[in-house]
Amino acid sequence: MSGSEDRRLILALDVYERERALEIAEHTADYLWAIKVNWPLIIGSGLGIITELKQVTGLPIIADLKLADIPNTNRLIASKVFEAGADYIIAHGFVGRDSVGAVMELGETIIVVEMSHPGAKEFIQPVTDKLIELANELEPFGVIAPATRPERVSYIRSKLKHGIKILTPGVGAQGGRAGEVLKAGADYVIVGRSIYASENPRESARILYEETLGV
Ligand code: NUP
Repeated sequence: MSGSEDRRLILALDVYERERALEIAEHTADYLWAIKVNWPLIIGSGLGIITELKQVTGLPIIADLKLADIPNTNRLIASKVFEAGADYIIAHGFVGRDSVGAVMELGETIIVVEMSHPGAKEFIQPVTDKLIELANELEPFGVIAPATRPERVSYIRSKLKHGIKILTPGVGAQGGRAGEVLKAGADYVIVGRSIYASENPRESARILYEETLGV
């Protein structure tokens, strides 16, 4: 097993229950670069789960809030979430540079430039180029791009400034494949159901981790 800096797998921990979340996190941590928490877990267990997951695993925590509000509200939300121990917050870019900037002033930010579900083709994909321009201008830690469309990840990689990471949800349950999207230029794969809803989350994480090696 490599050091955590070589790992490229992010667990999307979309369960409600605190105990289940902590158990899955502990069992899979060896194979992860980071843990991503989203609204289901925050609603089910409270914001303190971020602090606890960090303490238990020692891994970076990504808060996938997809913030999409006016700058003041983004700031009010982000400051509490960073305070709880989140290392990164995911924000939508389509609300404008002032809204994203309000989050970036407080901590490391990841901007959505294209989503992984079919509906992303309706409104988000048509503005992906502009969202890439926004990312190139603001230079966040990273961007979200779809593992379900590796060709789009290649495209986004070709337009994105060197150094900005590409994080790709959509592996497994949504049909994307880890090896393929990493070859297309992703830095990290984000996997939820294929790990947390499997019979043996540790083994599922191990298999995915192996798939990310040597790509
Ligand atoms: O475009 C996106 N697609 C996506 O699935 C942006 C996201 N943040 N996500 C999130 O990644 C989604 O909300 C979930 O938390 C995770 C994917 O989970 P799964 O499909 O692997 O279960």
